[in-house]
Amino acid sequence: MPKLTILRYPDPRLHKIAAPVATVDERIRRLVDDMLETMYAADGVGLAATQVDVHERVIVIDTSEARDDPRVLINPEIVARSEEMRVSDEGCLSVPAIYDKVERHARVTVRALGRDGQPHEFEAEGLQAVAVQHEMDHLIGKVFVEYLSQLKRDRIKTKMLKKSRDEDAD
Ligand code: GNR
Ligand code: NI
Repeated sequence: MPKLTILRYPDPRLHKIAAPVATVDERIRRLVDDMLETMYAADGVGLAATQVDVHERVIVIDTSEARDDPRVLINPEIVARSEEMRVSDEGCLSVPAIYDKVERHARVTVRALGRDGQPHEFEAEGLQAVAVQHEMDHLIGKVFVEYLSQLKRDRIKTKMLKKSRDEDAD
C-alpha cells in the first residue's frame, strides 16, 4: 500500500493554493518518490501534491503506455500555449468514477525543475498536454469539475458524499 492517501472531492483541502518549492532537497525527493508510487498504484496518469495534502508545487506525470516514463515537474510554468483548443474526456483520482468533457489548450510548453533540481523545458500534446494542465490546476486549488455546470457539479458532490458515507458504513 502506498504511504500517501489521495483526498476526495469535495474535500476543502483540494482548494488550497500550493507554494513554490524553495529547494529540491531530500524531503522533496522523498515526496516525489512517494507520489510516483501512489500514482502508479492508483493507475493514474498524473498526481499533484495538493491531492495528497501537501501544498507545494510538485507534480508527477506518466502518460506512457508502458508506464515507464515518469516526469517530475517542480515549480512548473506554462511558457507557451497553442491557440488551438481541444475537448477531451477527463477524470480525476480525487473524483473517482466521474468523467466529463473539458476544453484545454491542445499543446503547451512547460518549464519546470526535475527531481535533480535542474530546470528543463518540453512541449506536451495529446494526453500529456491535458495532464499537465489538469495537474497545474490542482496546484491552484482547482478541480476539473469546476469547468462543468453548477448542476453537474452539485450532482457530483452529492454522489461523492453518499459514496464516502457508504464506504464508512462498510
Ligand atoms: O489518471 C488520470 N487520468 C486523467 C484522464 C484524463 C484527463 C486527466 C487525467 S488526470 C488523472 C489523475 C489525476 O487526477 N491527476 O490529478
Ligand atoms: Ni486530478
